[in-house]
Amino acid sequence: THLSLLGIPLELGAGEPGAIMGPAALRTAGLPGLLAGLGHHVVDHGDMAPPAPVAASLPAAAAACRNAGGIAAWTRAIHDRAFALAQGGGVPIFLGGDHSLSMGTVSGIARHCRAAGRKLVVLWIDAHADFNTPATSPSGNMHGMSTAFLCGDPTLRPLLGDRPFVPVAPVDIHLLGLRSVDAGERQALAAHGVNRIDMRLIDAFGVPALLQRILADIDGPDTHLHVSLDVDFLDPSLAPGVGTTVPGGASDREAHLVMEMLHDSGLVGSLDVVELNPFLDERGKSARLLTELTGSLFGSSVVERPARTPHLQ
Ligand code: DIR
Ligand code: MN
Ligand code: MN
Ligand code: MN
Repeated sequence: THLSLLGIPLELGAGEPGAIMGPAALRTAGLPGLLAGLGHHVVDHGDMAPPAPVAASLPAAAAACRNAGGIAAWTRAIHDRAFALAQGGGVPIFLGGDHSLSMGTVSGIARHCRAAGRKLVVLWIDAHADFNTPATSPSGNMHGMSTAFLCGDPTLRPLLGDRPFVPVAPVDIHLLGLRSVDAGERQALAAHGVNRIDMRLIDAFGVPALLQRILADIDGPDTHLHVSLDVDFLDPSLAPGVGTTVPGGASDREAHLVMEMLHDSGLVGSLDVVELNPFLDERGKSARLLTELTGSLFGSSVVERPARTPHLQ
């Protein structure tokens, strides 16, 4: 597979600095070489440069969010790069950077999917729902608003400026790993019908049954699956390098199994790896685990296996 890496050193959406170093840490952990070693054709497009400021006319509530003007400029620039990379073929891998970058990546991918006549399904692997709006956000941090933006929240929509906006239907977003949801978010998620798999469900039923149910519903050739992986999905003992750790996260094997099943499905068309904050990490362990997980998503396995898991064919 042709893999296009793009570093997005963005931290304006997070509550504290450090995610700007995320792309460098993932490269230091060996991500490009690992993917190339799996037999993929890897092109590293380097890091995006900070975009020039834009004159964003945002609703007052959005303008009041932290760094809203900067996020608007980044969202448009990221959207343009994501759309172009997807149109060029191959699988884009976006290295963050905080989760507000997914407003740009997923909106660009959604535009590509519409152009290509394909359906988009988003798997959002995260302790959080990121479904806050400027009205519900307790923090004002825009990394907590990405999925609301993608579903077309009218207050956030102007972040994208004049770019064609292709909304993602709430029912086509699957949240996996939830264990910290704000009160306003919780109501809105239910009202919009966003699919929610919280840690309790993972405890009770395990990754295989839950993920299989999602994948089995996806109609292969006509669907592009975008995976957005937030470091805080993982338990903080395994991945301390993130500003918003929440206890009770996924184990090493649960996370690898998610990635291995996604690989076997053959459905993944693009990936975000976000929220890595190397300043908070312990000797690179979070960066290394994320690198290994990305390896599992692109075919790394302990022993030889049949090409695809039969029940997912
Ligand atoms: C919290 C934390 N729900 C907020 N959100 C995120 O500030 O909106 N942390 N995304 O990673
Ligand atoms: Mn595509
Ligand atoms: Mn997130
Ligand atoms: Mn999170």
